[in-house]
Amino acid sequence: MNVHAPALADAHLPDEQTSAFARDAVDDLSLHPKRLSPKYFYDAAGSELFEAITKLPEYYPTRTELGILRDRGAEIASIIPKGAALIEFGAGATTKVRLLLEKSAFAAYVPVDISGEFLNAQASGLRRDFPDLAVYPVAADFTAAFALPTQVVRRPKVGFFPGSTIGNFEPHEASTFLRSARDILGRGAQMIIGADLEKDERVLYDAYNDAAGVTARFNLNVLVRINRELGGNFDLSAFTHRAIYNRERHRIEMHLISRKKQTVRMLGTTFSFRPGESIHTENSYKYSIERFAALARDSGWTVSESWTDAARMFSVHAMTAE
Ligand code: AVI
Repeated sequence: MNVHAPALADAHLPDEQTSAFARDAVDDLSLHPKRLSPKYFYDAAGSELFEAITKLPEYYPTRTELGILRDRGAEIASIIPKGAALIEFGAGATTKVRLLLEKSAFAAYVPVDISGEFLNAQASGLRRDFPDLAVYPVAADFTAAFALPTQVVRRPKVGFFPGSTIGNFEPHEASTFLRSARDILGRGAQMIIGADLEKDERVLYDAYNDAAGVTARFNLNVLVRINRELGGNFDLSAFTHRAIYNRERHRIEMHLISRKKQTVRMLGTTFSFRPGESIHTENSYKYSIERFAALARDSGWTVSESWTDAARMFSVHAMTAE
């Protein structure tokens, strides 16, 4: 998920009215149990760490989804209406969208991301490599309502939400997002969406506890951001990464665990930690094909096709807006 919070101009005098990060961090660390939103992982360093995660031997989702998009490209292309506009919710590396653009007859591509700078870099590369494709970047928070560029309003629309980012939403948030996407794209639109599947718990555990410690650095990066952008004084060596699979709730949970009794100051507020106390930083929900179809149905979409890899590690669904 590329949701980039604005860096505060002055770490010591932040404008709490305008800083969502400051407000969320203070509110969420005041809760019991403490938490921080995963959207704050993704500053420049966090985005680089996530890119590194996608290349780890233990982290199967990215390469497995790419394999499905590659192997099933012709089938996916067969359900795309001619002259359609492809609307991507969140704009990450362009590797996945390029697979769709190479195989299907899209006339236009609309990447939507909160970071305009990131979008423009991505758009110029695609314009160069797909000269017949009209590219209309939209700088917006894709989890909320936004207007499509007028140039694509009359075209058939196909949403694209890869990466299993849907799994980082709570189930009610996932439903809200899918409803909002349906409202934006309109009745009859299609959506291609990736969702990670439930599987052997050891495989899941290893994917979020890699031997090289990259996921641990990614998790701890949110404290690095608080220190730099909000004037916090977290001692990084006093927190440890923990990722566990919660079977009842079908999710990997990431936590930062306090190694000792300690206090941390941020924005004039003191937060106390007990030894072993957690900051819950991320959930990554794992779906079955059936539970994903039910989520889609309850959110105004009908799944028409579901593709998986041979080992049933990951799923890509095509669905239609009702
Ligand atoms: C972005 N998202 C789908 C990743 C996931 O697997 O939930 C984020 C991530 N967290 C730890 N490793 C990767």
